[in-house]
Amino acid sequence: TVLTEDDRTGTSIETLRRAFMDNLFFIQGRFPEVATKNDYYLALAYTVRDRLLLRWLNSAKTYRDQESRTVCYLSAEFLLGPHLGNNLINLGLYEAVEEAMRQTGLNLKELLDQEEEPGLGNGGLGRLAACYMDSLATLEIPAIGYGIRYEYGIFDQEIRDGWQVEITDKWLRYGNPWEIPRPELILPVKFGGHTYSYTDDQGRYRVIWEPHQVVQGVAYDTPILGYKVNTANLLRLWRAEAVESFDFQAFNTGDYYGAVNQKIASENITKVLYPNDEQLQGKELRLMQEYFFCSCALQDMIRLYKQSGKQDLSRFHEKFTVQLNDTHPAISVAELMRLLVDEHLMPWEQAWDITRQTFAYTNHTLLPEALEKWPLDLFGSLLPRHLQIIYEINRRFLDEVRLQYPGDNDRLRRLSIIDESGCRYVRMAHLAAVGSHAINGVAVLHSELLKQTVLRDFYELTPEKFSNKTNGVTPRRWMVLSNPGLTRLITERIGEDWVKHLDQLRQLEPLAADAEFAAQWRSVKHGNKERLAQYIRDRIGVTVDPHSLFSILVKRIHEYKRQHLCVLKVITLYQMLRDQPHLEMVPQTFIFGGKAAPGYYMAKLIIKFINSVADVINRDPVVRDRLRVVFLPNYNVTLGQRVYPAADLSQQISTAGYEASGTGNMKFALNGALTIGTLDGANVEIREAVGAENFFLFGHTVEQLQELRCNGYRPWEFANGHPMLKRVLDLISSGYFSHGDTELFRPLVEHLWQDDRYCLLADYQSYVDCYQRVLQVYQDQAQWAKMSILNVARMGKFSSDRAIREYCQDIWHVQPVKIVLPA
Ligand code: DL6
Repeated sequence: TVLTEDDRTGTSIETLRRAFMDNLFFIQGRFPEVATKNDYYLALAYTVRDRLLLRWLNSAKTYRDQESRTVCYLSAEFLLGPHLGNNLINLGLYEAVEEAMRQTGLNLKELLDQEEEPGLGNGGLGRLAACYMDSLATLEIPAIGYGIRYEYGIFDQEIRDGWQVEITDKWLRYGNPWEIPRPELILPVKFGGHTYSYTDDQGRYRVIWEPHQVVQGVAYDTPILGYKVNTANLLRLWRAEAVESFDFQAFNTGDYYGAVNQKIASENITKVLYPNDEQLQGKELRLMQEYFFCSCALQDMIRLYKQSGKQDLSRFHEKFTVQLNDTHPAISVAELMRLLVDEHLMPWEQAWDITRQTFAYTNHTLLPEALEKWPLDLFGSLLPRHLQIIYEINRRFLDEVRLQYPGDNDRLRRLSIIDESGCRYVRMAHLAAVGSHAINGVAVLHSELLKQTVLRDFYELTPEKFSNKTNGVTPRRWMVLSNPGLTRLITERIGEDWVKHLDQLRQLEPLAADAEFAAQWRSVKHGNKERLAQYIRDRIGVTVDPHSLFSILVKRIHEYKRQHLCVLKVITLYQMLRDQPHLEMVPQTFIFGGKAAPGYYMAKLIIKFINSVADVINRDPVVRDRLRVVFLPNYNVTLGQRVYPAADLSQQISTAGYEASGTGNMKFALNGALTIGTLDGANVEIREAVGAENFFLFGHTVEQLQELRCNGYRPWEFANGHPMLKRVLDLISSGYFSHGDTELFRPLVEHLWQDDRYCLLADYQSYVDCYQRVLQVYQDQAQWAKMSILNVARMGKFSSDRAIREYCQDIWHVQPVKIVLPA
């Protein structure tokens, strides 16, 4: 008998082709002669989505039937990247679909390029959430990601005259085939107004919150499939809209515009992602966003809990464990208390017990300007009931502290959730720390610094809550999808298990000495570099030589990440070539990319600086074939997928103590780039893993910087002490890179001379020296390839699967659940 495959679930090439044509016809309403590329992309996306839904519905049903303990990952950002390619990889259908498209006369790569990436995040923190969702599903852990469905994600960056220009990201313009709207799953969220209290007829003290405004959250669901498993978890994002009945009152009194304005105000809550990654803006709308999605998420969890027939919420923390991705969702602590105490009439002590057992908190930054705090007035006017709850949490908490440290008023002041040192604020990190049973940093160094600085008093109070969970990245998107050449080469030699068990890359170690393998390795890298060179030519019209050393620095633009230190180095090389036009030097291409927060003046000036230097250098015939500088506009996940596989050298040059972890550093090394870096964030652990001899280390350590500062850091002494550095700074000041304008880069240079908060000048010499070593090694291509292979072979630790396993074991105490598809 010939089995006919179901068109919605079958996976043979023939069935995929038929399903695709069917979708083009019946969903897109198109026949091939008139179909656009986007029609084809959508038809394919729906074909793939059907296969996802099969797994997703079975996962949901299994979790429900088995009442599975579930991880809820609360994050204001999920920086997913395009879905189609990743889903094909995880379904194991990439080749089959490629062939089905070929038979239809289409090119899969071109269709993949059609997808607008959902840019619902700024950078590291949002991308980490996406990697963790991938790993949770791959490890078959029941999980829900809760976040915000921003109508406009992170802005698109254009470069005009060297400056960043922000363009709204209309990612939903052509529809989003990956989400399923749930117009019936709506939850009310209150804002403003006042509270009153009374004693009910059973003698219970009760508080009622009369809001000024109610909006409703509508759920949008996206399945997140694991790699070659049947598990598909749920990413549930919330969109705000006006409650239906809302405009009636205003409408009846004839205030039509008032009513419409209220509607617009409600919908504004999820309109746009705040584009700051490490700077708090303190805007009311941002607090509304945070509360909005947390309230929706917690109400939804309670709804799911009750679906199993249980009415009493006393075991809520056994059903759900909730991870707070930084403090953006920290208001959840007060919201769960409110839901349990006010709405479900639970005694305070019991509610507090459940709350603390439910939450765990991850810190992602030590930068003071990024630590969230909200002025009490603003907070109280938006969330009056939550402010009362926070006062009560704080009162009880400080009572406990008093018992442990009698008379230590300084400590009480430092620990308090309310900052009373000047204007009064709610400190969100303190709320998260008090309301969680576990607190972690994202790299060993960062977790240590966390205990010594920002959360020191909390560590002294409850050391048992603290642990480290070094970040990781998913090898599915960051190798299999983005670097098929290297994936194939590795798999040919060691089989395919490494994709799920990244430690197995260690089997590559002996091959580092194998000349034939090394030649293949280099050829894969070269192919990747050729493709990036082609992209650069197409995108910005600059020709770069794929034989040159590709030295890449892509990440958000921030002074602590020190993109401008790299530019100082580039200018140093330029000077050397100008001084000695016949100097033999390894040809080098410096590639930069990254967005600046629109209100961050210095970061925007750094972008202009990079472009201005690039302009001069790329036009100078003296250096032309030896030095090139490129700024790639609109760095995002899609572009990252092109860039990481093509890098020879990964620049991880932040000031020691400032980069919490970094994850780009992991993506580069996993793709065979060598790292030049400081002892910061996860660089420390990468260096440990790959071996000090396979890592280019430079710069002051955290302790050395501390000492430098203690003794009074005088950057001008470094500048005056190094003739080349001084020449470089003077050249910039002279207007050489700004058409003679001596004012343009003055803020940048003056800041370095006088203050240099991030110690660029202190690290300059060490960076330049280290770079010389890089160039020396690069001249020995066999040696470079060997180091590259060893780097990859030893990157096993940096899989997000390892990180998620650690969270599961140490914090979440949750077990995998196998999903079996019906026969
Ligand atoms: O943990 C993910 C990522 C780290 O790798 C980066 O080092 C860190 O800078 C980043 N932090 C943020 C800060 N946002 N807030 N708050 O994005 O987190």
